[in-house]
Amino acid sequence: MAIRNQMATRSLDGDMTVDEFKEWLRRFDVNHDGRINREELRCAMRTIRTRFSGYKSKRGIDYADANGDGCIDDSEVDGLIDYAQKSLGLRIVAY
Ligand SMILES: [Ca+2]
Ligand SMILES: [Ca+2]
Repeated sequence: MAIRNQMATRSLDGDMTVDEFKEWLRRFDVNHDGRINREELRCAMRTIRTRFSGYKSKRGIDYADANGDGCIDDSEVDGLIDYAQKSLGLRIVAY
């Protein structure tokens, strides 16, 4: 059987829900300010074996950071989800 090997998402099997994604992301909020900064996002990406995690975390912040403070807060997570699906190959479902 030809099953495509999803290398980018190996440690996160199957689909994630939006809530699961948020919960997962929250684990990397090491300074507990409720927001994800570039360095925290980079750590998160490394756990899913994202290549070029430094570059991609910068891109992710740029993409999702609507108010330009350099961090992703709760209201901006949707943008990051969008980015994760487009650029990281994650599959995140609405519920
Ligand atoms: Ca933080
Ligand atoms: Ca922000």
